[in-house]
Amino acid sequence: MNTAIITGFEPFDSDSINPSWLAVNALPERVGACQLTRLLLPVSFKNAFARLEEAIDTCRPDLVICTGLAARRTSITVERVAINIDDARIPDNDGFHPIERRIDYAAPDAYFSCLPARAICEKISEAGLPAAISDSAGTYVCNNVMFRLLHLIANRYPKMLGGFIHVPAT
Ligand code: PCA
Repeated sequence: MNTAIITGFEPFDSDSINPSWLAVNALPERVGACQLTRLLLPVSFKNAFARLEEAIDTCRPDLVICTGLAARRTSITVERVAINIDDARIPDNDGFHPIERRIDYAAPDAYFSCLPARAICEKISEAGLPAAISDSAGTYVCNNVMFRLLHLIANRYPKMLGGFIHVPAT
């Protein structure tokens, strides 16, 4: 049996819902031979990845897929790269507002996703939904979580697969 953690985010900005969590929360506990753990993350530079790392250390999953809202996009976008920078347009839900801050001085400038982005897009398109590869996960909390996830995989869990998918507004 494979195990996966799939995450969505709480609402942020002036929204009262976040479709990433609505989608993740609607998933069953098992998909084929894969046992899913669904996890809600806070829109917090300080706490979102900490929450995810705790769950990874407990569950030791084979796969981690994080999802978040990209309200201005019209497709489901599979992120190909995460960059080592926090540069927030608006404060996070803790009121923290980093401007051009490196996430981790000891880490590389960027990481490529270890998910097969093109194959995932093809499957989503086959299911009749618009999908595309994205080459920017932004510079807000989603990019931060993706970057730190990929850094964790590179350093501590080399066999684990992980990446990020943005969903459009409902
Ligand atoms: N989207 C934001 C953070 C939480 C979310 O759902 C982002 O794209 O960074």
